[in-house]
This record gives sequence, C-alpha cells and structure tokens, in this order.
Amino acid sequence: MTSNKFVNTWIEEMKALTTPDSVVWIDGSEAQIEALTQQSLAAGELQKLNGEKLPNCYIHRTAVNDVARVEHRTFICTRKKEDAGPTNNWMDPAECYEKLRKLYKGSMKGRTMYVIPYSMGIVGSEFAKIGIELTDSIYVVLNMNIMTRIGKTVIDSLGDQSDFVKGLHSKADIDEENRYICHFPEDNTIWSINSGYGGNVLLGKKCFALRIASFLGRNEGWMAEHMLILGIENPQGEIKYIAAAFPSACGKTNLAMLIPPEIYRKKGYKVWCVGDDIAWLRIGPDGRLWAVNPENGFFGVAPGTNEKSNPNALAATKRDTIFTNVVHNLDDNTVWWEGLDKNPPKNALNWKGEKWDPDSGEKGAHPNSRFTSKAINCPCISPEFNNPNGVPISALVFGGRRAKTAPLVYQSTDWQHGVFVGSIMASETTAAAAGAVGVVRRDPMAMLPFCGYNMGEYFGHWLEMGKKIKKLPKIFNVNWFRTDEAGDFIWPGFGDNMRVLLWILDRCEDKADAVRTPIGYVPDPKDINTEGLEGVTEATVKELLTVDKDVWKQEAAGIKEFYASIGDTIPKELHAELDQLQKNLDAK
Ligand code: OXD
Ligand code: MN
Repeated sequence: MTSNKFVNTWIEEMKALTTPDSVVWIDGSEAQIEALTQQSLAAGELQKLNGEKLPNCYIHRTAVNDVARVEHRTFICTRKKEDAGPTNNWMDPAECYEKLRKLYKGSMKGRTMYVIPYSMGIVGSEFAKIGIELTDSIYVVLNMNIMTRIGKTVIDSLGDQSDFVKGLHSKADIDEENRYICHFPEDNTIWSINSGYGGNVLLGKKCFALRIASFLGRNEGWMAEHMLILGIENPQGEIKYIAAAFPSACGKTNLAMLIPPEIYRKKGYKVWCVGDDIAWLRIGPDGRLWAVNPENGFFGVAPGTNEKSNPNALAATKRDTIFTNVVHNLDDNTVWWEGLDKNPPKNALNWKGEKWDPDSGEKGAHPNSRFTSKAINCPCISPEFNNPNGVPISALVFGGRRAKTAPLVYQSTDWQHGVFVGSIMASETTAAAAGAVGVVRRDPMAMLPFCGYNMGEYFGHWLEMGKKIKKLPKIFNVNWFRTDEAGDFIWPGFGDNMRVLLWILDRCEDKADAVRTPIGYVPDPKDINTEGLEGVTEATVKELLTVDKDVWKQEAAGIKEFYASIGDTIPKELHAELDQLQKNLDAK
C-alpha cells in the first residue's frame, strides 16, 4: 500500500520476528471493515447484537485475566533511567527489546498480521501525528477504526517520511506473566504483548496520544494532556472552551457530555463535547492555547452510564458500537451493565459469558467494562470536532475525588500557581486500572500513569509553556466528591456541575468576584447559582467551599513527601509555591 521504505523495512523486520501467515493492510474502506467484522463473528470473537435496537453493534469478552490497564507492567524505556523518572517503570531499551523479542518470536504464527495506518488528529492537520499499529487482533482493528482515523488517506499523507510511531501488538497467549506494554519514546516505538484489553492494545490512545505524545510535546513545544474538552454556548451563541483533567473514572466522560440543568437549557445554554479523554494543546498564531481531541471515538466505562448520568454517551452507544465485558441480555440480544437501569435482565450472560442471576449479588458487567463508540454519534458532539485548528481554551481545570480536602472549586492565583495546583492533584483509585480500589494516590495532572518522561521535567514543561502562551488560560481545581459526615456526596454533580463551570468562565472574563483563601480563590457562595437545586442552598455551597487549614496542613506534608519522591527535577518554582502555601496556612 505504500512505497515508503521506512514503513516497509520496519514491517519486514516485524514480520520476520512474529512470522504471521499473512499480512493484510487496513485501507479503512467500509467493505474491508465489514469483511473483518464477518470474520470476527465467525470466529466468535464478536457477537452481533439486536439489529433493530442496536444497529451495527457487537459484544466482545476479553480473557478474564485481561480486563484493565496494567500499570505495573507498563514501561518507559529511555536510554537513561532518570529520563523516565521515578514515577515510571523503566527498562533499558536494548534489554527490553531483547526480552520482548523472545516473546514476539513466532507469536503470529497461524495468524494474520494487520497493518493499521492511523492518524491521531485530523489527517494532514498541523496537530496530527501518524502511527502504524501491527496487530494480530481483528478486535483491535475494529476498535481502532472507531477510535482513530485509519486507512489509505493516512498512509498517503505520510508520503515517504519516517515520522510515524511504530506500534507492535500481539495477543500472543494473553499470558499475564508475560504481559508488557513498553514505550520507547526515543525510537517512536510501542510494543504491547499478551493483552487484548483496549487500554493496553489500542496503541493510539494512552500509549501514543499520551505517553509518546507527552515526550514529543516537550521536545516540540506543545502539550499532550489527559483532558476532556468541552464548549459552553451562552444564549448569545458565544462558545467558550474548557479543558479538564481528572484521574480515570472520576466522571470525565459525563462532564464532557454534560446536559445543562433545565434553568440553563431554557435560557438557551448548550454544552458541546470536543473530547472526553485526551487533549493536544498548541499555541496558536493568536497567542492563545488551542486544543484538539486527537481521537475519533469514545472508549467509555459502561457501568454507571445511564439516562441521568450521561444520556449523550448512552445515545452514542445505540449504534456502531463495540461493547466489551458487559452483560449480554439473551432475551432481546441487547446489553446491560450495573447502573444502566433498575431492570437487570433475568436471562443473561455475565461478562465472563456465564449464565448470570441478577439476584446472586455478583456483578454482571465487569466494573471496567467499556463501550467503543463513534464521536460523531454523540448528540452533543461539537461542530468544531473536525476543525483542524482545534478550539481556543479559556480555562484549564484539574479535579479529583477528595472526600474532605479540596473545595468544590478554587482558582489558582496565576499560571505558576496553577501548575502547582495540577501537580498536587490526588484521587482515590478506581477499577479502570488493575490493583487496589479506593486508595488515595497522587495523580499530578491525571498523568501519573501516562507521562512518558520524568514527572519533574513535565512540570517544568508546563512552566515553560506558561512563558510562551501570550494569552494564558486561567487554571482551576474542582472537586465534585466532597462528602458529609454520613459519607454521602454533598454536591449533586452531573449536569449541575455546569453551575461551577459558569463561575469559572465568569472568572475568565472578569465577571465574578472571588474570595482569597490560603489555597487560592474560591467563589463568593452567592455566585454559584443554586436556583432549581433541591436541598442545596447558599449555605451548602458555603460549606462546600470551606478550606480547612488543619486538613490542608496535612495535605502540605503529603505534597512535600510526594515532591521528595520525585526528587530534584521538581522545579524550584513549585517548591516556592509549596513554601507559600505553608506560609498561608500558618498565617493567622
Ligand atoms: C481511561 C483511563 O480513559 O483509564 O480508560 O484513563
Ligand atoms: Mn483516561
């Protein structure tokens, strides 16, 4: 499909290593996708769902030992260990290649190798970057077809250049003892083996668009962030854009597709989703920060997605979707997951494919079960989604799941302080990653599992970008998850988060006041509109906005420890911010 010698030489090398029976180039045509879908159905890898209720939708089950990203088996392989930094697992590249070559050797024997040329970002745009994924999984091809822009136009746009990310994926034996997700940022290379789970094998997503891209962004002067992008349209038809970072499963997809509360809908407010997971940010010719979503679809967590939490995502799943590890309702050949509705199917298979009794107390869908849906099928997808120039960002928002510490919202005092605020993000772990659930961990800028280089240098890159962006977005922190004594959430969340976003935008336009606290600016409680909110008054908002100095003193101690764990790459500016925080907390 191409005469590009860099591409062809590399494919020959990978072919010699993995020895597939045949090699098939993915041209991205409908006919080819249809033929592969049929093949996957025949092999039992996919099952077709009810064509009337869920047209062009399929269900897939992964191996039971392969249901989430595996951070402990994810490596950044830079020549120098310190370039990967203390937050990443590191292996020497030569050693890693050698180790993995043994695993890849002959791993595609009896299988077909699919060559997927894909573009992260609109093909040919200034933001776009090209990757080629070699895989022995049709499931990967079909998911990549939803999640990225693939096929002939991509390989044509690469021309004879060598500038592409080389991804090699083999399911091999789905052996968890030999599962590796390895990144070689200095070689533009990703090797993934022994997994079939999306986050480990859809190499355009976390592996390229965050880990490799963050490394490229630092070298090239742009940013790859774990951020949703949304636009808020006011009744005058003006749209302002916000990019926001949250750790996995903090309701990021829900926020990205938020439905405004009725009082705002009536006035004519609208929310547009540009992206739900990843933002690539560049300085535009006008000196502002511009963002694109490099993806083309959503790989969303199914459980908890319902008519109330996220009707837009639910609508996007109603056609052209691949469901992974959800409940299969055998009565009408549809799907179900916990939190979809209160009517679990009686005649159904659980995510493992076993007969499932909803009264058994066991979950039917895996907590990290997913839908892979096309962005264009989302009712609130932004008209700017396919704009090659992206959208201008007014505010950057960080957030996490904190029961007590962070107020509902606060604003940093300037860019440097905002970088500090991002660097100290923390949240409780969820089911999106393998390992313990419910443990609080630091997750700076929600990039802990996704930063492709030294975290301290990554903070430094943020500070450098701040010097180059002429019209800086303002930086905020939100926390939807504060709880009362009984452990119940105080803030209603979901669509009502719009009320907080509007304060944020007002601040960006100097339209709202704020109160200075030791940690930054919080709203005057009366500036968070509670009209139409049941049980939430100005007094509730006041409580949500309190900054408990003692809790923050403990927090500051935790930050100090965290910074120490990263070591001397932490920029001195951030140490200065921490000192300032401590001073503010000690002040009477
Ligand atoms: C995801 C994540 O988006 O884990 O899947 O962050
Ligand atoms: Mn994510």
